[in-house]
Amino acid sequence: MSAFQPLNIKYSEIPPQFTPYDLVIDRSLNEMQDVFYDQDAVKRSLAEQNPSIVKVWMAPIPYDRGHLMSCMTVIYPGTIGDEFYMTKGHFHTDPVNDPEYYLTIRGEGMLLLQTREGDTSVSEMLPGILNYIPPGWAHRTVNTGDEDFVFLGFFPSAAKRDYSFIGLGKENFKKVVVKRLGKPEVIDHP
Ligand code: S6P
Ligand code: ZN
Repeated sequence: MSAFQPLNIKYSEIPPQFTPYDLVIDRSLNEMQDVFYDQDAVKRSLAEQNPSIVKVWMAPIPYDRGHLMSCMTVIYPGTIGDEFYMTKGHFHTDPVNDPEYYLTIRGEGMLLLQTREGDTSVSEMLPGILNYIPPGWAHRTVNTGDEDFVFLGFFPSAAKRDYSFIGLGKENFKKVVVKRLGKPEVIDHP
């Protein structure tokens, strides 16, 4: 068996670009309706348009144990009601082997973390800060600024994502980030 060949990835934050990649995930509001707490605001927004919320590029790295994946995420600026645009958020299914790093390269955001036991943590995400997500913590990122929020992620390639706790009537993240008087505020899920 020949060794996997070294590879170099080029990325930029303005405009967000990441090459080479083998997967792009583009999520607009109609695919993420359930993640926002204000369902009336979701309906009002969708009646006007179906905005892009998040785009993710995954590097062409094998999804095998032993490899380290890199990816880039952009969260566009905006709110649904008063809740900032954000990712869905997920656990890595293996509770002990799959940590992740996030490195912000543009904009400003927040990282919501939560364990299966219900412990929560909120961290700032800014250029110059490297956020470590230990195994066992669900992670969601939020764009709290008024420009694109762009960050790189690094995690074991074999990690699988579990989104099953997100959605209407589900457990969800206990904290949400809303815009109050023009500023981000972390509140309990209403
Ligand atoms: C994967 C990593 C990121 C997210 C991306 C979108 O482990 O954490 O690539 O997939 O930021 O987040 P989500 O929760 O909507 O998939
Ligand atoms: Zn992850």
